[in-house]
Amino acid sequence: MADCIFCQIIDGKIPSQKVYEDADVLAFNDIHAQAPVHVLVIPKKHIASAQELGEKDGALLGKIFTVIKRVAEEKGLAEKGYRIVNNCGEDGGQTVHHIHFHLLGGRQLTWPPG
Ligand code: D5M
Repeated sequence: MADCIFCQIIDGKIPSQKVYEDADVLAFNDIHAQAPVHVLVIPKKHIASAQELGEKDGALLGKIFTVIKRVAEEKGLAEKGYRIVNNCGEDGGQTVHHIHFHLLGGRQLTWPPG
């Protein structure tokens, strides 16, 4: 999608600090980090939100979560833990309408979120 900033990051039109990339999935540092580690993991296929997911996306979601685990291990988060966040829609606080999973860690995270 031409007007999607994450599609533009995938296409290299907007710079990013990539931490992982394969044919289907990209992971890069969040520009507004909320924790010592704050990585966004996204599918290269444009899916607007979790609300758009279907059974056909099961394998892709499996890949995404495998990448999250891999990045968490590479960033040294596996032992103490981390949080995976997906904001969906307006009330969920989603601001970029290309599905993404926040991987947050490196400090004690609080609950509930705001
Ligand atoms: O999260 C959207 C997230 O996307 C938010 O944490 C900032 C991040 N963001 C926005 N633009 C960029 C670029 N250009 N690089 C890296 N990170 C970016 P949401 O769940 O939609 O609120």
